[in-house]
Amino acid sequence: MVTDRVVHVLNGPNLNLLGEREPEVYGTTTLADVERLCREACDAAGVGLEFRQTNSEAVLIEQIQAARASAGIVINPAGCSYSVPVLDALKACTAPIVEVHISNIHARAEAWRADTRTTAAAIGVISGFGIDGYAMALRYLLGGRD
Ligand code: CA2
Repeated sequence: MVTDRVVHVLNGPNLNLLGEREPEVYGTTTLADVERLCREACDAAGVGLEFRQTNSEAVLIEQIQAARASAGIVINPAGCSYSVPVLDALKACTAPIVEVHISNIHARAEAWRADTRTTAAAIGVISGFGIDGYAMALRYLLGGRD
């Protein structure tokens, strides 16, 4: 597909383990399933997709910088949700940002999970809808909302 519009879907630390542990919290689908649903949404909209996962905060910051002027960023920062450098990288973006969490971070036993720093750079946050949250975020970004 030849397109000048590209959306970046970025996934932070440990999300490569999706489907392998804690299925009661994160479900049984894998990150490959997430990529498939994102690709379907982007293909249908005629928009390119860069889908990434990293276990490194530094690499996540580089991926955010590479995406900064793109058509949109969907990010599940995972454990980097509490990182000032990741927040600063997101604030330097002109691309619209939607943050996604698979679990409902406001209903988790660990209250600190709701205290995400990165959400301050996002238009909005989708939390608790499992991997459907990624499709919801892309629907917003691809939907020609203006
Ligand atoms: O609910 C989410 O998507 C989270 O961003 C997931 C993060 C957690 O630190 C956030 O508070 C909420 C953890 C990602 C770890 O991913 C795993 C996936 C499967 C099994 C174990 C870890």
